[in-house]
Amino acid sequence: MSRIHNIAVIAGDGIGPEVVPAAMRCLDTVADRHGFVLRWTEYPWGSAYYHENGVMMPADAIRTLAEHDAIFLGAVGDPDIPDTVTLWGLLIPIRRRFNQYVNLRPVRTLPGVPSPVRGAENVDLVIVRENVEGEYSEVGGRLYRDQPGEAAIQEAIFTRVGVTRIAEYAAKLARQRRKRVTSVTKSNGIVHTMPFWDEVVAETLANYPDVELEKVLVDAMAAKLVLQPTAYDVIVASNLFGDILSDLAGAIAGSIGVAPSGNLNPEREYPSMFEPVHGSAPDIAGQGIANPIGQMWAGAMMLEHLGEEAAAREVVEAFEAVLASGIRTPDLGGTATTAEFTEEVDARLRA
Ligand code: GGG
Repeated sequence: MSRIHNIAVIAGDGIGPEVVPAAMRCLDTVADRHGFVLRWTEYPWGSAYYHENGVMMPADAIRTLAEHDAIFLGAVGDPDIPDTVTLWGLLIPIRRRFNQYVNLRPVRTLPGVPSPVRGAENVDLVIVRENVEGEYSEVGGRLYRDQPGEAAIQEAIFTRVGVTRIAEYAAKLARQRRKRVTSVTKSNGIVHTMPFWDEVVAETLANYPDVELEKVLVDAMAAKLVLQPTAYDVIVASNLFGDILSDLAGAIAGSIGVAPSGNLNPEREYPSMFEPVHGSAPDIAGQGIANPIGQMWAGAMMLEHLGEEAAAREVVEAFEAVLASGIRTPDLGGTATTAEFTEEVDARLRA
């Protein structure tokens, strides 16, 4: 009897429907070889659904997704819909309702993918982004609309539980790596939430005396990441800082098109969600040239989460081997289409 993993698929918008099937094909191949089945159920949610129904996903979407072992997401974002609607109508509710409080974003130099930054040849770091609170909050409002005194207020929310558990996750991860956590802060300028973040992170890391903790201001961190990206191991950051730094780190490693992410509910009470870091890229959507690596790598993270570690490793090794052979999509300076690159990865997995 094969092991069966029930996966909800939301290809979403833009290049999502191009890279998601590419990754699914390779994941099915590896599943077959390893004697398990990925039972995909596709949900047509996202911006097209919004244009028809006025919502990004139906009212019972969370209940529907809860019946799966994991969620495989492509991209959300549409030039004709405000980004607040696409994010708060789909991505953020899923992260929150399933308590996916860790957004794990590995960044690593891949074979044959040159960094645009000199000296950044062997980047290997992980960004642990707090994923359900912080600066991404609905608390606030707009005042005195269309009047000269118009104003906007946006509150950030940091809880002791929230900061402790993300710091703990980072410390445990660092123990499996180079035992170093860099905590990103802005406690010189942001006088309530960030000193609280620093305090709780330091208290939590005190329980991990074998893990070195350093604290870096986010502005300095941006510069240090560009100048010396190989110096970092595990970076723990708030929702906003983690989001920004992971795009930067992905670009330093060669292309944001290769960066994966896992929205994890570590306690496994709810399904976790796996997606590339990149968005819907409407500028290249429909051209068949999107880089499927971010989606494939996110798929490998999903397999690892499902306990299929050997299969996960094979997926990563396969796209690394294809890159090493010189085949690349245009974002990496190559000429391969999404389909051609996928064909090569799939052939390696079958060999
Ligand atoms: N791959 C998912 C996606 O489309 N992300 C776009 C985005 O804007 N994400 C913001 C976030 O991760 O908070």
